[in-house]
Amino acid sequence: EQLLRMTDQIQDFQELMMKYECAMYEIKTKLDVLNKELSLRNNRNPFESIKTRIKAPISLFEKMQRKGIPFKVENIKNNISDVAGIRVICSFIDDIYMLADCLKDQDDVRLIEIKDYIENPKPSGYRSLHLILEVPIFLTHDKEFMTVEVQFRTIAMDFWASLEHKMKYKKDIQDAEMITEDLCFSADMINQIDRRMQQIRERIDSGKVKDSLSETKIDFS
Ligand code: 0O2
Repeated sequence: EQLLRMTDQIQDFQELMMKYECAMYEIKTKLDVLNKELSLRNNRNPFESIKTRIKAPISLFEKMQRKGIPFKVENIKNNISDVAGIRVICSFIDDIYMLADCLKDQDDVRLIEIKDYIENPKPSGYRSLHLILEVPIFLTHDKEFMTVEVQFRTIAMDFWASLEHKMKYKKDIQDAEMITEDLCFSADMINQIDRRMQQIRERIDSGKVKDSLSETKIDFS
């Protein structure tokens, strides 16, 4: 009987993960569509890359343990918002907000929460914009809303987060305190550079407008 119960639990878990995967690909498709449309219109990609992942069972287990929630299939949906995760890496900060606005305003998307760690970075220096969304998936007999977490960050923020993530999961680091301080300082510098790069792009873009105006003049003269 215990074996039967376990088999049922495994099947329920697999079914839940399948639903998260479907929702994740729905949101990814939406982002791919926006990327295609905007890159055709503006001649540049609003994002550089996109990564998807379903949280590994062991990470899920650890996160639930950290939160003091018993690891049961029925507890996952109500307590964990990042089982399905999408990471969107942009060149510029304004593209992050533009994409996030376009996505959250779509008819079939429900916005659950925005965590703006760009405006309000974490004490570690972590910056990203997180959207917790719900999207419906259509199965043979059901329609079910599933949660997906989308993390938007710049290339530089991603570079920082990967290094900091490594440090977080590595035990017995010498100078850990100094490294943490250094990371925090670097996060601020990255933020300044991100903003500077955007200003430069804006100056280049406004130059482009002038150029195309003068070209138009020549065409009509
Ligand atoms: P992993 O291994 O990347 O998946 P909540 O999800 O709201 O119940 P949580 O987890 O505190 O609570 O939410 P939060 O702070 O929005 O963080 C969710 C995810 O953002 C994390 O997932 C990380 O991916 C990333 N993140 C948040 N803070 C930091 C940070 O200081 N440094 C780095 N490198 N990443 C961060 P996980 O599950 O913690 O980890």
